Amino acid sequence: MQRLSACSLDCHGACSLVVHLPDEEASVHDDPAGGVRVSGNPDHPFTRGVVCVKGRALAARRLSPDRITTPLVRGADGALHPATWDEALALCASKLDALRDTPESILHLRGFGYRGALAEASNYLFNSLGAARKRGSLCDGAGDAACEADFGAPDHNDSDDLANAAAIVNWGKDLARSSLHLGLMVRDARKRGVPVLTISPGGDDNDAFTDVRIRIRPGSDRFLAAAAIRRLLVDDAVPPAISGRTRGFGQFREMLLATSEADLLSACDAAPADLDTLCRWMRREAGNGGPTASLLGWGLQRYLRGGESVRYINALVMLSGNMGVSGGGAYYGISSGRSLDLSWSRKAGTPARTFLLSHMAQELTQADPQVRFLWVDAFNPVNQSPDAPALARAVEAIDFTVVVEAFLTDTASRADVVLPCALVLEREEIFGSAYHNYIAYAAPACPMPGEVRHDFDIARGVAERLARPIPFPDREDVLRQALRSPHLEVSLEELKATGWTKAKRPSVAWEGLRFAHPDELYRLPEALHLDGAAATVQDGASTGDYPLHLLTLLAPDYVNSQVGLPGRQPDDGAPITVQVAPECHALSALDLDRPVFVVSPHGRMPVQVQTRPGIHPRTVIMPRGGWLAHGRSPNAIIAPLATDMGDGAAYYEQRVRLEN
Ligand SMILES: Nc1nc2c(c(=O)[nH]1)N[C@H]1C(S)=C(S)[C@@H](COP(=O)(O)OP(=O)(O)OC[C@H]3O[C@@H](n4cnc5c(=O)[nH]c(N)nc54)[C@H](O)[C@@H]3O)O[C@H]1N2
Ligand SMILES: Nc1nc2c(c(=O)[nH]1)N[C@H]1C(S)=C(S)[C@@H](COP(=O)(O)OP(=O)(O)OC[C@H]3O[C@@H](n4cnc5c(=O)[nH]c(N)nc54)[C@H](O)[C@@H]3O)O[C@H]1N2
Ligand code: SF4
Ligand SMILES: [Mo]
Repeated sequence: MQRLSACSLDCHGACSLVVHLPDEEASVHDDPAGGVRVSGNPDHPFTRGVVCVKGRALAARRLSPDRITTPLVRGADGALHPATWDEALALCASKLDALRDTPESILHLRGFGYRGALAEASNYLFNSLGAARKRGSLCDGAGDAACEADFGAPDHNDSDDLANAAAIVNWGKDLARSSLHLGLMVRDARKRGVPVLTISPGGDDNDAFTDVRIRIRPGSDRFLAAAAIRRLLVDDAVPPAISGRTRGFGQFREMLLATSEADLLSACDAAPADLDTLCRWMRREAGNGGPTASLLGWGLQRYLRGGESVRYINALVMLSGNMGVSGGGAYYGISSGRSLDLSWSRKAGTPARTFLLSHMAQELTQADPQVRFLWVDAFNPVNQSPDAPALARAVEAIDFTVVVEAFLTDTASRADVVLPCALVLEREEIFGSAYHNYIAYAAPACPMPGEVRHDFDIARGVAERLARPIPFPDREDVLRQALRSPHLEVSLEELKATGWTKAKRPSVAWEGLRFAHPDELYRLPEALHLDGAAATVQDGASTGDYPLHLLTLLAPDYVNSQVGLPGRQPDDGAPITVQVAPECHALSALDLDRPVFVVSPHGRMPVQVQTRPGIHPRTVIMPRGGWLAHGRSPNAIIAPLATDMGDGAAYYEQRVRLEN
């Protein structure tokens, strides 16, 4: 038997899945996936039947022996013990009752471990209570804010329109690891002769999707983009039809002409020939006069000036005539919920106060009044936030912490109550993608193991046990309401039958160069900051002591801290492997036969060092996702630094050194 479902992991694929169920459960006892197989839905236009290793592993992952299948409550002995749902939910409700009049002492932290219409249930519960919530983003905040500043709202051309590009510039999107299906589109484009230029500090797996590469210094994209814009200005190549659609063009022009090309190029470690290449791509020479599409990865905005980098790339796309046209555009991202009506949770109430995500440990320690109750769901902040050890201590210091989880993560292991949630393939949901306009329906194809419950029912279970219960809407109504969006024309029944639908959105964003600002004009950046290229100081230590950028790139078989292949998370104490360029000067002072450490002002981690050509010499590449409990989370040595815009986390700004 087959059922249609969808993958709601934190990945913009949002793949439609075909779940192949075994005919007889009894015959598949020895199979770690219980006889269930997952494949891609060939009818889905974006994912085209292709599903990644993590998607294929979903069936086995849900049956992992590490899965939490009953509520856990911390006992007087300090350990977590199995409890009944009644006990666990009543305990949570009584703690909330005691704080009902001081909602500022209740903090709700929700991540993107899973998203969708029903996933809003915990937001609904805690908004109804007026509790405190998070501010900013660990993910895409700086770039989002940059797009909002430039366009008035984030948007990009439809994913299908990429097929009309005559040339492509990829600013650091990892097409092999993070963006499988986008990678397939780029591969097809190359087969048709569309040339692809990749710009990054290296260490990614983009070689198979690249014709020409520019290797730049980490965090310096804005200088390369500015240099390309400067050439357009020097050549008077921005027609009034474009400059007239921007605000502040004259001032912007003056500012850039006052810089020197040589300074800009040295700030990003690019050669004049690299700039020639980028100009060829953006001025439509590489694509024989056809438009150039620009892909913006999210890695390039995980820096102190990450927002500014996105703004300069957008400005280059705009001023070179590639904005608002089919085959062109700047693809950064969209809100995954924008074509659904998810307002039921937001309308429930406003938060008493907010806590900055990138600085959560400090925010919790300094909070006045203190946080007395913390609820975390679909989130592993103790692992994924900067300065993870400090956050671990701050969480431990809170009177009462509840974590809704499927595994005993670095966060869940510090909870007073762990509530076991259903996972992908087990729970019903409707959700969108942060890249394409398809909406997915995930059917509950497999039974929930043990006493596991849907997140929606968990939040409702607490709400109805409060002394003053909070009424919950019906599940079905929430799903139907989600589809009552001006961008959708589909009934719940139709969506269930097909597994996906496409939201109605213009194929070209910003057609006619009319933007979402009230005056419909584009906004050019007001400044170009040279700091960040020069030495900066962190924790009183100069970058001379810590000369290398630590780039914590994602791993193909993990989604963030979630292990794709069950059992692959090594906890044998073996050091994590990092990569540096063969010409990295730190190598000369290292004895690779002795233990090597990556050292930041925040701590040190044992590592194994590998060399890999093509990486910027001032860079160490470390995979992210390892667990603190196994000594493998890079966030143990990463400082909390906020990006210039959007309250993002500047993980890649972290400087380190290598030593024995
Ligand atoms: N397999 C897998 N897929 C995932 C995830 C996962 O954990 N595993 N996570 C998902 C999530 S939450 C996200 S946010 C996305 C992120 O996916 P991506 O947008 O690909 O972003 P990152 O992995 O953060 O960034 C890595 C890329 O940025 C490049 N880069 C780093 N610094 C710079 C720079 O200064 N300039 C330029 N031009 N490039 C730079 C690196 O070379 C690398 O190619 O992936 C999603 N998909
Ligand atoms: N060093 C470093 N750290 C980073 C980054 C970086 O570039 N460098 N990038 C950051 C990025 S892009 C992101 S998006 C964040 C991600 O940070 P998180 O949102 O914390 O990501 P995950 O590690 O995937 O944690 C999600 C958790 O949700 C759980 N989960 C899965 N399904 C469900 C469900 O249905 N219900 C519930 N309740 N839980 C579920 C999973 O088991 C998992 O533990 O991390 C950031 N951390
Ligand atoms: S993690 Fe894999 S299966 Fe899931 S949405 Fe992303 S590409 Fe698709
Ligand atoms: Mo992310």
